[in-house]
Amino acid sequence: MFSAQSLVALALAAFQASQVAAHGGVISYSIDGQTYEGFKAYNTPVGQTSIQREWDSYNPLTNPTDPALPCNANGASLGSGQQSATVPAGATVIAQWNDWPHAIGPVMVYMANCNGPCTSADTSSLEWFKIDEAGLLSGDYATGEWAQGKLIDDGSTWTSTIPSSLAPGEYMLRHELLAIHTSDQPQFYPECAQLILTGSGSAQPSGSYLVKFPGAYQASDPGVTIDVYATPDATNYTIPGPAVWQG
Ligand SMILES: *[C@@H]1O[C@H](CO)[C@@H](O)[C@H](O)[C@H]1NC(C)=O
Ligand SMILES: [Cu+2]
Repeated sequence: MFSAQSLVALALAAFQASQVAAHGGVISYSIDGQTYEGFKAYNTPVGQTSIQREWDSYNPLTNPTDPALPCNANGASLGSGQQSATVPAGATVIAQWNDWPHAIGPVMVYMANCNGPCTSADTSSLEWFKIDEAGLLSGDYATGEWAQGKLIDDGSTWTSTIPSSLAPGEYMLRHELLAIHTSDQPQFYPECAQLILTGSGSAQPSGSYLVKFPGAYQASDPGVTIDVYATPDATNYTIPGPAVWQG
């Protein structure tokens, strides 16, 4: 027989399981072969150590002007638990999501120079540049392969390369999935991690590549406002945000 207390505990566990069953976020990184565990969403930040900034749930942000757009809600530094990964320019970054459920939409990866320690950076004032993007890879809206479908096929991972000419310094790294499988609103899923970049490069993106979050996207952007079910045979998709900076 169940006590009232254990029934409450069971109900709570079921609620938490249903909360984390849908949607998602980056749960770990592999950079040049070294694994870095992400922040554990749904848990208190107290006592956590990670290169990732805090983010609290698998739920999407649905407004391109949401103040949490830089690094998700709440995006805070972990303070004494906040770490940064020291990696060379040109490093390969593999981001690992939970069991990502949505196959329609682009993948975008950004960086921003913290101009000092990322641990104390206010992410809303950072100037971001895109280092990687992929949208509709082949076929049409309804039956084609989207970047997020490829991400699922690759075990919920996405592989990018940090431009090898990028100048050393402290950088925020931002992975973002824009899920567009619902016709009523876009779903943004950003997470950030801190890097200390080494190398002998000296390149920095010029102003035309730099954006702020929020600010980089408008609700009216074709890639944001899109209803893929309205024109299922269409084959064009414009990824929102700035052009990719190649270094
Ligand atoms: C696809 O192309 C049409 C016609 O040029 C354009 O109106 C629309 O905005 C494009 N859609 C996307 C998502 O880029
Ligand atoms: Cu979802």
